[in-house]
Amino acid sequence: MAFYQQQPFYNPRIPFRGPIQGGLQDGKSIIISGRVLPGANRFHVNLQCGSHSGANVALHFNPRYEDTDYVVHNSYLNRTWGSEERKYESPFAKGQTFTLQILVAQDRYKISTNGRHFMDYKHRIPFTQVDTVAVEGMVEVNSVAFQNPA
Ligand code: 9QG
Repeated sequence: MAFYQQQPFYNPRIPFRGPIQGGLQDGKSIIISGRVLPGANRFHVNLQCGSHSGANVALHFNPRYEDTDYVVHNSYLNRTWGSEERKYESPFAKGQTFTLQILVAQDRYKISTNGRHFMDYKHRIPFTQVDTVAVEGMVEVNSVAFQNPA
């Protein structure tokens, strides 16, 4: 299949919201490289359905730095958060660079951090509705890149 390969977004200003050209397909990846700010309390990456405020969010990937560090995964549907899937482990340390890969599979997102599998998140909203990637919070981003199915 001759999918057009979308060029990366480089050094986007945060908060960032950008279109995913052609949307998501099984086998497509979104790869974000960046750095968690030293005093971070949280940041998030959303795969969302539209760029307006109140848009549905198919995947909310949300590292939090509190008494303990953990990552919240959730979806936002009809202006309501669903039930959180938490992992009490921090894949990314404050002040450190990271890579995050979100691979779209038929039934789930496969999330890898710094090249290692971190979490699977089953689809609650069809990935075919996703057209926007958003990044917000205490993070710097070097690039948001796209890898089409082989
Ligand atoms: O707190 O949790 C994820 O389950 C909420 C947060 C919310 C999400 C959500 O307030 O923050 O992380 O849009 C929001 O308000 C996001 C940024 C129960």
